[in-house]
Amino acid sequence: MTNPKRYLITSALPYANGLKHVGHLAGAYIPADIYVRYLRAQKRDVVFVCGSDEHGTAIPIQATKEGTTPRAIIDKYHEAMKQDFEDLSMSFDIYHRTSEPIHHETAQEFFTRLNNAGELETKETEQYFDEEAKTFLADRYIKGTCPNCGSDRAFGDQCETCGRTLSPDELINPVSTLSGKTPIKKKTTHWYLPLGKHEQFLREWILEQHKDDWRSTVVGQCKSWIEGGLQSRAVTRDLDWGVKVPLKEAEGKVLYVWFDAPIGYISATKQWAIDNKKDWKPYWQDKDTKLVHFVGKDNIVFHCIIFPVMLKLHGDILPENVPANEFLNLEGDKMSTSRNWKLDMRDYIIDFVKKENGGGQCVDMLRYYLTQIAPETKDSEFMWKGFQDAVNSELVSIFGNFVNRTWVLMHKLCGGKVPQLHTGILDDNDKILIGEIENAKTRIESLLEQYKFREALYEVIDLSRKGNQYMQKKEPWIVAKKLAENPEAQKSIDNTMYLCLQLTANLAIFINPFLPNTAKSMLYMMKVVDKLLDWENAGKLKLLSTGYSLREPQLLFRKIEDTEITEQIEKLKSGLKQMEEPKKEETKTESVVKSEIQFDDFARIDLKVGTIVSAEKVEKADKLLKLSVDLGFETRTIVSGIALHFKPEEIVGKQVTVVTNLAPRKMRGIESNGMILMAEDKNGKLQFLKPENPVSPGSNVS
Ligand code: B3M
Ligand code: ZN
Repeated sequence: MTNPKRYLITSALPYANGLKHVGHLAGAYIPADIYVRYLRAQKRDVVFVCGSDEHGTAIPIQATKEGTTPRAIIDKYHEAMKQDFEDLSMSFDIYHRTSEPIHHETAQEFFTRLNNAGELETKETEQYFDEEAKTFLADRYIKGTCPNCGSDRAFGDQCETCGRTLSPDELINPVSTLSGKTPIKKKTTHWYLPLGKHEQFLREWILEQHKDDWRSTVVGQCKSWIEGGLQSRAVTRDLDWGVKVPLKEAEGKVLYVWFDAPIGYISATKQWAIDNKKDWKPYWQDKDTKLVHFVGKDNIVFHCIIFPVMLKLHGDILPENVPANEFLNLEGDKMSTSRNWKLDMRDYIIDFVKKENGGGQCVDMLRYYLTQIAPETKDSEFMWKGFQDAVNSELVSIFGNFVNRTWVLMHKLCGGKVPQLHTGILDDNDKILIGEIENAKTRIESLLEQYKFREALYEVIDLSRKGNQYMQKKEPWIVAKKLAENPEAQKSIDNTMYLCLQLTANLAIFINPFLPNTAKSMLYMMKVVDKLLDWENAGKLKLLSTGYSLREPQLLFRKIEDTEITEQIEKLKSGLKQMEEPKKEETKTESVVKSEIQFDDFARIDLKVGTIVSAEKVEKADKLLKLSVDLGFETRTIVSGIALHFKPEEIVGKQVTVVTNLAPRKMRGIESNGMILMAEDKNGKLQFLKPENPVSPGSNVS
């Protein structure tokens, strides 16, 4: 599509069933944010929508795990994910949620229009039914062996291991995830989207029209889906959690989550339009709108086959591209929430971003590395050592170093002001650098337009590398030593520093879509307003005017220390051990004093008194109790390894001392927020540490 009038950009709506990890971030969020920031710099009309996907069986399953309600789960994780995305500079125009009434109405209208137009079929079929749980088993309620890869982590909608979209009937040896029992078959009626009727359209649209501009991995997956025969897809479920099917004969049924969730992009756009007094329709119905969906590879079929058929039948526009990423692995193994082998966004925010005042540079370090290793065409690896190398040997030593040297030398050799350019004495090195600055824009623009963010970012860093090489060749610090005998030489210094400053200004424009916090820091150093970052300024050589005084240099990035990396790897490994075997009993050796700490280390620990308001055993974990602890300002869920020492009923009402600012961690699928301090007597019996007399919950302990 040449020169669209407007853009509607979406990132996959994450399930509000838990914290999301950096694999999600790399897959569907950072690439979209880069693209949107680039479009905004070009002053395009762009709306960037995302939000929480709050239906589907994943939500009630998590609610059962955490001993709460689906509503409590979506409220908790919607807010948590929204905050995490904000903390990592994701710039959605709206982060909506599919539990909102406007979404239910939009999804129901969508279903009704397709159904009234005769585009859906109803069929009575036999579906798996759990006699003990008294419910039909769809999606995450049923699991078995994957017919495609043999993994036992295959569910009724998708295989967790190979990402293959499945239906319950395809599972080998299916069992209910609710009761663990083998299900029976039972008759039920559902509404189906007959994809087979649209095979010709899909072949022409994907395998002809988009065979060259869509990623080959995406076209490949669509091709095998089409060649495999387009089965009719059920768009309703026998569940009570979700968008009710708007038909009186469909009592007790809801829309299939993958029918309603993509419509969430439309309802989010509607809400955005209401909030901003705009008209949402052109963004979904005007053929001059460019619609792009950013997703992970496990969402390709829903965004390239099922949702486009729905959009076509509903009379809406179709996506112009779906640049899906492959999977990101971690330290040589698949990222896995269930095995606690992951780096949640929240973990990184707490361990890096929050620890630094103005943690923007740490946000950008993660954004940089996740873009540099983005799984754009094949799975890739997040390695902590790789993160350290990317920061230290590229961001610090190339990009940051060039900017810092430019600033230090400009202050030292040109009095802190932008010098004059003496065009009459430009030498070859000057002219080569001028060419590099003028040509970079076309190269970077073309890569961004093809969603090749890794390569585009490489071009930006490489431009700063060329700046370093230019400075090395010109050696203004050497020329400065001869000024006494040759004052004219100042003109050569002026030219060098002038061009380095203009290059720095261009680097701010180019880096801005990728590392927005770094661009902001550079604006501060240049003492200029955001307008400098307009894309139209890229390639220009008069962005900083002669005579203009600039602020003192500030380092854009710090180095990542070895200790930070080893700490993260140990944490990852201990998290895995924690899941595989709860903490081993301490051996009864004499307690030894741990290594010395500073007062500041202790001061970072937040201790409060809490009152246990409920206690229950954790299924299949004989050492763990799940406690609800009243801290005055909130009630926390804390999992504690004390089940062998106390009966749940005997500790309700007791006061305890709680470490309240410990990073949340999952134990047996339950998120534990904090730790209860215990003393162990000589017989190994545990006792609570508590105040002598009762105090109000939330009282500080210091
Ligand atoms: N929530 C699946 C996922 O989180 C689903 C995406 C919906 S996008 C409309 O991968
Ligand atoms: Zn599989």
